[in-house]
Amino acid sequence: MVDGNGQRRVALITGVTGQDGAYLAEFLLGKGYLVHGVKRRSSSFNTGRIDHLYSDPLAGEVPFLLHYGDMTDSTNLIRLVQQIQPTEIYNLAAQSHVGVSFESPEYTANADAIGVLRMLEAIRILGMSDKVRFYQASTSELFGLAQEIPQSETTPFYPRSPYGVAKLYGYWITVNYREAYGMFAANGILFNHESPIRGETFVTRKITRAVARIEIGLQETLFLGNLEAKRDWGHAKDFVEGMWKILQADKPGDYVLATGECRSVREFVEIAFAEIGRRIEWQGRGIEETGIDAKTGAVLVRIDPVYFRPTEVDLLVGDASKARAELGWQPRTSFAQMVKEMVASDLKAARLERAAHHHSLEQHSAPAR
Ligand code: NDP
Ligand code: GDR
Repeated sequence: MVDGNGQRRVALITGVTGQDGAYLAEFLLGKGYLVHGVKRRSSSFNTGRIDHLYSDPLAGEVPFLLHYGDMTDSTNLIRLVQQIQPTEIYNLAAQSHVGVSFESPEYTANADAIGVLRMLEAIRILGMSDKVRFYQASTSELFGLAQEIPQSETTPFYPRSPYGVAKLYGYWITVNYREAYGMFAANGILFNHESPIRGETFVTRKITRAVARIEIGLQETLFLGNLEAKRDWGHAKDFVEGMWKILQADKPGDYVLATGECRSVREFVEIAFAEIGRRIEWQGRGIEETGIDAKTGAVLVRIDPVYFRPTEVDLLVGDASKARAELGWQPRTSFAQMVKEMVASDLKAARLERAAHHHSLEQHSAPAR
């Protein structure tokens, strides 16, 4: 894809190894962008979500390139922006787990708050303020203890976790650089979005993975925290298209992306188990509550207090009218379709895991020759 001056569009994505980074890279490659992604050094492979996007450099042009980097290292970010000369930057990198942010609050602030500043400063220091469009991955967690239902761009913020507070800084520093330096800097305030490649410790994926593993006989019980929390869950694939649309607008702005529907964790559990034909009956109260298989009486769900958060966000449901009116964005995937897709994908993975397990047992029990 080329811009108005016939220049090829070049995107830089931080957090490219995460759920959204992977879908966004695929989406932008499909639009003809040259895509550069930032990955962290890790002691084990961390590119599983994007390996399929990689093409052989020997076969010709390479539209997708990876670079090592970290949001806590400004020298690295300045060098990358200078080298790559992106026309669009999507800042998706973050310690994105709300529960973990209570355990690692300082690191979360460093990566999720100051990291945004580092990237904006890299753009400014390099004199690229009028050459690059910047997208910040803001979140419905900014609304936290929600002051209105549903939440829109005008709802006051009240974050409820070190993650939410760090993202609040990221939101406002993006607005400030837009106003102070005339940058095309925009926030997407995205409500929860999920997929088969959602991180395994977020509640939706944790549930669909457990449903599949229980069905295949690899696990007996799913341990969860607060079943009453309500979220507006959409599909990540639809939401990355919204990120792109936010950067194609005539003017930079801040946009809520959401489905407008909301369900509790308890409902998600019931709907996901229904995919494998199991009906849950709830028994007991509070941390003694269990989810029982209506047919067999097996305990499928138990509460584990370790998953409760010191301060919880009870109810999030978004109003994306502004994005619909100004960007023509709306989600395509229904909630039911998304759950179905996630359970089906996790069933496939669980079957492979069982087959690999049987294979290794056979190897071990084979008589020595
Ligand atoms: P993931 O947790 O799946 O991905 C986060 C990405 O950031 C990974 O690539 C991770 O690398 C990388 N990362 C983490 N810390 C650093 C760091 N210090 N330096 C460089 N990279 C780092 O998140 P999602 O894809 O779900 O979310 C993308 C962004 O959108 C995040 O900023 C998140 O906070 C935000 N968001 C997400 C929503 C959702 O529902 N998914 C909703 C609203 C906002 P590695 O793979 O090595 O861990
Ligand atoms: P969230 O997502 O905090 O909304 O942040 P998560 O899936 O972690 O939690 C959703 C709700 O489920 C409750 N819950 C549990 N959560 C987890 N992770 N594990 C459990 O066992 C469990 N049991 C109950 C939680 O308490 C919570 O109320 C996600 C992230 O992607 C953020 O980066 C993003 O900004 C927001 O969505 C929008």
